[in-house]
Amino acid sequence: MALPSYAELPVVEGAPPGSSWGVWGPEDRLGALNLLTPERVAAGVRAIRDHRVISLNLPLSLPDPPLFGRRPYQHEVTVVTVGHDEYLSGWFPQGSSQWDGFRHVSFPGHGFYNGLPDESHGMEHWSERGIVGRAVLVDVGRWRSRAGWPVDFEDADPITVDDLAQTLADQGTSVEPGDVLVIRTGWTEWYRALPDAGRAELAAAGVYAFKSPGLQPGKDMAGYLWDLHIAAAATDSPALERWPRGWPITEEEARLRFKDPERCEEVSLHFSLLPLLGIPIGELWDLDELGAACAADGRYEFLLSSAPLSLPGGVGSSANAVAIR
Ligand code: UVW
Repeated sequence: MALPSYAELPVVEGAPPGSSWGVWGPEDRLGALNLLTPERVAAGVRAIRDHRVISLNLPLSLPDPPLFGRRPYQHEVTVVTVGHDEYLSGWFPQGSSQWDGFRHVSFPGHGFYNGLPDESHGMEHWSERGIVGRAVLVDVGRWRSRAGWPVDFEDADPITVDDLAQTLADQGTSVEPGDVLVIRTGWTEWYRALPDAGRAELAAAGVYAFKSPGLQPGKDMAGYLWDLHIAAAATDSPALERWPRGWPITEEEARLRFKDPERCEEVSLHFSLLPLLGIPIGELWDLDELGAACAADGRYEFLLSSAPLSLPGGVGSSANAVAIR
């Protein structure tokens, strides 16, 4: 299927500018995941050389304490006749390595992806499909370090379209339509090395004082990602995009900006990717072992396998992702 370019969007009347609504039909709940055809699974399988499986998931307990005002879960192990049972309470499925689903963000004046009611966008639809196909790692963190310009993990350091393009060129990696784009900044490596007090300080910053590097929001980035025709974008940083989104920003400023469609896209990639373009977002993925393996042999493509939770009405999911290379 030939996809429209970003400049050609939208393709149906009444859809918001810069949206892919209608591209995969009026009832579509999968967005760019539609690009994960059997051919893309076969392309992922062809990328496998040594059959090494690498987990892309942080322990569920990291970050500890959780970020953005989320709370730690309680894990109770109970005793039963033959051994143990267990339950989790107070778990935020988006507290650790995760997917943001289409219920996560609505666009002002237009609503959720494809104009569908938000309750029809549960994670069960992604779960039925599974997220499996060829993926490529873009190791911006490693490239910037080598270029003598390391990512600043203590600030909202922007990763630009140019950074992504230069890293891909430096790696000799080409992105194929339907690939999952996996972007490593090095954030999880930096976080692991933080002392408890530093981790507590990050968590205490809440939503508005927290800072981390990530993709530069705006139509340039949204258009670049759409025109690559990726199936999803995932990263090791806490919010995919730099945080705070738009700089500087307070709670009051955020409230005003997020009522204004033009400013929404200017300051937040979440608005461009989830409700408008239907591109799933992965965050807090553990990409350090994968990054080291790719750098060691110069192969940056792999088979990605992720099984989102079949949580009816789920807003997001733990990533449950592995790379096979
Ligand atoms: C933020 O962008 C705050 O993170 P999340 O998408 O997990 O809500």
